[in-house]
Amino acid sequence: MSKAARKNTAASAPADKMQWWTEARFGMFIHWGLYALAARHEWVKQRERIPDEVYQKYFDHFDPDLYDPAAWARMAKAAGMKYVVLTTKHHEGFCLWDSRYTDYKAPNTPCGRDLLRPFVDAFRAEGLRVGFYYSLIDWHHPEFPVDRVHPMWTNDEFKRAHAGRDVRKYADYLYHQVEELMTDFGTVDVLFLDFSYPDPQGTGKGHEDWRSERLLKMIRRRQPGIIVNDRLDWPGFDFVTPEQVMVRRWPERDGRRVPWETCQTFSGSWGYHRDEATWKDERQLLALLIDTVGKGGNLLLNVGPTARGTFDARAAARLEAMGRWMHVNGRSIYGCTQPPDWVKPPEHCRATWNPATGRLYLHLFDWPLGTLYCDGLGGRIEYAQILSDASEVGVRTGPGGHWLSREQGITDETAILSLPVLKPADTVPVIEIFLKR
Ligand code: JFZ
Repeated sequence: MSKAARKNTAASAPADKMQWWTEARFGMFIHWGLYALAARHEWVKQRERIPDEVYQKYFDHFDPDLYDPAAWARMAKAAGMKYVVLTTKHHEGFCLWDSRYTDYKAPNTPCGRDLLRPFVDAFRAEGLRVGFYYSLIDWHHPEFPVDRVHPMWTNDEFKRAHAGRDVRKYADYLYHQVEELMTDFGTVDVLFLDFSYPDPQGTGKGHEDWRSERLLKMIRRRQPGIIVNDRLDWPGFDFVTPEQVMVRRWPERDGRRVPWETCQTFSGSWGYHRDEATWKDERQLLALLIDTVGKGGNLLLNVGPTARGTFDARAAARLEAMGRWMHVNGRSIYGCTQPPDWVKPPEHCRATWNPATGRLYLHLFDWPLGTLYCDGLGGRIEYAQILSDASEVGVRTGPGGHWLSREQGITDETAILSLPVLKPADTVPVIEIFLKR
């Protein structure tokens, strides 16, 4: 993260603009482009140093005949996701929409059509908010100066032949393309620009290259309500984006908690990867979601559709599983955030809290035998139930008469919940606690 970005005061964004996003908590990322044909990571062109002439075969064969964005939107909604962010252009430079500023776009492939408008319409029709990812990096554009993230970075001959590239011309291209995206598709709820890597050696790129200030002004003028991420190397963003990590605590800038969203993959690739096997299981994915919300953040979970235009079975199965859980337990996610500090979640528990309803949610990653001791909650509980079936959970407070209690650290601050021996069927059971007001 650059200096300019670190100085940001994301907290100054108008609260009402962020409200839908903060309540949503769970969104779908979609990485889709020509790399789906290679099916071995969206950085394949750079990783394998593939020249344009060779990469062209993916453009010539891009024909997603099964593309059905309405089906994607239904799957996202069924999973419990409230918004979507699609790669309109990734680093490879290929555009899913019918841009006036390039021929390197879906309508000119065997696909023969704009893919973005039907996407926007389909997700809106399902009631989801729509966001665009746009890559600042471009491995296809003839004026993008060859730097250390470029596929031809190690090719001296190529670098000599292309030494005259002018980043100002590229900045104009990117400005016009983003302007198109901000103008031609109605309301755009989120913009995810990716990414900056300024460095003093001059082998990186940052706000001076992108002309970030000018770009951001235009974005806000065209889309006053839009929520923009923090990868422009420039202040004035709305949320920060810790990627592929589970944060230890709510991220801060200048000592203040800021809106944050972590983007994560199901497996070890963003683009469709046929042979990659490190797929997270349902429980890990739920832990990621619950942990994120319990620290005040959003989860943007990625699907990399195939080149036929489908979600593969591994992604579909995980979305379904999360949807089953969300259907009954979504109340512990939507509108929830980090609980007040006096809540000390018991062992193997993660807590979320809904400040509007005053309800606390304990997610039990290990089902204890009969009793759950909750320090900090003694005398504060009005009522408790298992969320998935609304069955009452008995609550007592304090040490009572038992001779072991004092020795076991049970005090008046301790609430004692009586749980059934049998673990509920949910992958991660949730106790819903109505706190006294
Ligand atoms: C990027 C892309 O390169 C990647 O292909 C994918 O699109 C992902 C969502 O974003 O990679 C990044 C960008 C920024 C950081 C890490 C990976 N970062 O700031 O740590």
